[in-house]
Amino acid sequence: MTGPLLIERIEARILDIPTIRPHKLSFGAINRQSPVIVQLWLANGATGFGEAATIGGPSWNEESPESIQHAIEAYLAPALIGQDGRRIEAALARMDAWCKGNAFAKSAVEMALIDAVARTLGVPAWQLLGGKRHESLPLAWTLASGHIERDIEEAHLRLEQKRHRIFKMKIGARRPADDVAHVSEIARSLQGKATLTVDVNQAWDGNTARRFLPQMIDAGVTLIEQPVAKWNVEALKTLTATLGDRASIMADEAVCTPQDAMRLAREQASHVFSLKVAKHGGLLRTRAVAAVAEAADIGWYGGTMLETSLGSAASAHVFATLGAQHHGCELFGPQLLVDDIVTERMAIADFELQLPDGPGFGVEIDLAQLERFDRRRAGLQATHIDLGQATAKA
Ligand code: MUC
Ligand code: MG
Repeated sequence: MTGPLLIERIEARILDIPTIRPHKLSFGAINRQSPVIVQLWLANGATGFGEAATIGGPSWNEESPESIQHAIEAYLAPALIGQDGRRIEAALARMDAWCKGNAFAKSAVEMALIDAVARTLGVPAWQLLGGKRHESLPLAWTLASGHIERDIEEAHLRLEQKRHRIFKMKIGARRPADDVAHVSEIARSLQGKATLTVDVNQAWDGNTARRFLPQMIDAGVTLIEQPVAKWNVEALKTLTATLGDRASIMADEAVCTPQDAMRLAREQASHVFSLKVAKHGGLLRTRAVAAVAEAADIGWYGGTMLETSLGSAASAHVFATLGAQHHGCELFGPQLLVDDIVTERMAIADFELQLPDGPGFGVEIDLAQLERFDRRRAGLQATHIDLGQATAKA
């Protein structure tokens, strides 16, 4: 075993990477992703990389690329410089003491630290996270072009390529009856060939959800993600109790901290948790939320914030360590981006993401690509969500 692995330097930069097509969610559309990439150096010369991606600036939740970069540079890096990098939980506690909240920012720093320590030890990150239980996971794709023909074409192509047979549809921007028609048409076209999920991203109130979700289920949907606002645990609970024999209710925005997880478990308010490294505040805390799920007989789903291959590989390492009660994963972020920041992406075979090995997260960063997409170089402004579709509904 090595002696102390002192943390010497931490830097954060914002990248701007266009998406291959507009990605439309209930609260608006995005045309680019702006991940924050962290590089952390240990005094032994080892370096690690971490990532935190938001969707549409601060429109998915409170954090934005700019706030993440600021929290890291002003507070989280100074809290950790000179500390022993082997003491990862202690590093998390120091970050908590210096800075409340800011889970996305903390997750990117913890990710870079785990990568650097794993590389120093010459082991895959999953080995530091409890050990690997899965070699691969079923991989979902999100149909969110906003156009029915394009969605259907995308789905059939991905089925043919044996990449995806779980499709998640983003709904909640149109009128609910139009969403039912949209989902039904896609479901008819994919009947018997795929599993269907809808993600409402908090757009509906309880009454709308109670009225329209049974119609989605009749159309063939079997997993329903965050249909109501994250505070609306009461409605989530009713949906879980009443729709549970026909489809599963999945919490996303509602489950960030282990305390959120405990509350949803106690209230029996969901069948599945969507796990995301960023919203939980890191890889170790993703395991803490997963532990609550397992203890409460709640399934897990490997969620994404549409990260590059760096954040996706880090997520894959922690998902590889979790239990058997899973509903697959959606680490398809790299495929939604026009380009990537690693030399080689994770493989997809027979509809499953092949979970990577090490050292670290098992992906190598292409430094030239970091330079190419660096916001300072391109002079781009903050990403604003396109509200076109969302306001049309109002
Ligand atoms: C979310 O809320 O799940 C994940 C996939 C996708 O298309 O959007 C994200 C965010
Ligand atoms: Mg979601």
